Amino acid sequence: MEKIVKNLKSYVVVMTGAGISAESGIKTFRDADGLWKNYRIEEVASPIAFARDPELVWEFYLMRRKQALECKPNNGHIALTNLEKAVKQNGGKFLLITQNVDGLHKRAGSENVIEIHGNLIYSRCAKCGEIFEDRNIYQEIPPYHNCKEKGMLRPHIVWFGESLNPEHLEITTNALSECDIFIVIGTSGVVYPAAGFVSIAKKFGKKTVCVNKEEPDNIGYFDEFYKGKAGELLPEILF
Ligand code: BV8
Repeated sequence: MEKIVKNLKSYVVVMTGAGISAESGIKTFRDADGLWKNYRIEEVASPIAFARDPELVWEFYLMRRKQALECKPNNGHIALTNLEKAVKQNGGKFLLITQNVDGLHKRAGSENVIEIHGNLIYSRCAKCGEIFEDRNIYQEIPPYHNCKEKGMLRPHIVWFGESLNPEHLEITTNALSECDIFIVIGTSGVVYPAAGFVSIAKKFGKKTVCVNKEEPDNIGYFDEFYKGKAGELLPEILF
C-alpha cells in the first residue's frame, strides 16, 4: 500500500483528535454514541458552566479522568510513536499536536507532543494558578487547593470560549510554516483554532493528508484522504 511519509528525512507534523483514542475505548465527542450525546457542551465544557455548576463539571471530568487512566494506547498511538522514532533516526523532525486530553500519546511513548486542549490528569488552582499532576478521583467535589487562598481546583482543560496557550499556538504556526507534510488524524474538523491548522499548512504550500473514519468538515483542505480506523490504517500506511 502507498505510504503517507515517503521520505523519513522530512519534517513531519501530525495533529490528532478524539478518533485516535476511540479504539482504546474512549468515547469521541460527536460520533453517534459520543460524549456530547449525554451532556450539552455548554453545561460542562466552558468557564460559565464551571461558575454555574462546578459539581456537574467536576463529575464530567472525573468520569473522563477515571476512564483515561483505565484505558491503554492502541495501535494507532503506537504507530505514531514508531513514526517519530523512524523520522528522528533518519535525521528528520517530528511534532505531534493533539486536541485530546486523555494523555494516551505520551503513555504510548510519543516524545514531542503538545496537548493544546490540556490534560485530564492535571488540575489547576483557580486562585493561586498552580498547575499540578492530579490523578485523584475526588469524592468531595469541587475539590479545593491546599494553598493559603484555599482556591477551588478546576480541570487543566481549555474550555470553549477560553484561549489556547499562546506558546502552543506559536509552536504550531512555526511548525506548519517549516514542515514538509501535515497529517491530521481522527478529528471532525469542527473545533477552532485546531480545525483551521490545515488551512494554514495549505497557505504555506505544504502537503496535507487526512486519516479519518469519515470525511471531516474541512476535507477540502486535504491533498489526500484515507478513510478508515486509525488503529487499523496507521500501522500500514504511515511509513
Ligand atoms: C477559542 C476540551 C478564542 C473540553 C475542547 C462562541 C464563543 C466562544 C468561542 C467560539 C464560539 N463559536 C466558535 C467558537 C470557537 C470555539 C469553537 O470552535 N466552537 C465550535 C464548537 C464551533 N473554540 C473555542 O472556544 C476555542 N477557544 O476559540 O479561543 C476565543 C476566546 C474567547 C471567545 C471567543 C474565542 C477552545 C476550543 C477548545 C475547546 N475544548 N476540549 C474537553 O475535552 O472536555 S474541544 C473538544 O473538541 C475536544 O478537545 C476534542 O478534541 C475537540 C475536537 O473534537 P474531535 O477531536 O474532532 O472529536 P469529534 O468527536 O468531533 O470527532 C472525532 C472524529 O474521529 C470523527 O470525525 C470520527 O469520524 C473520527 N473517528 C472516530 N473513530 C475513529 C475515527 N477516526 C479514525 N479512527 C477511528 N477509530
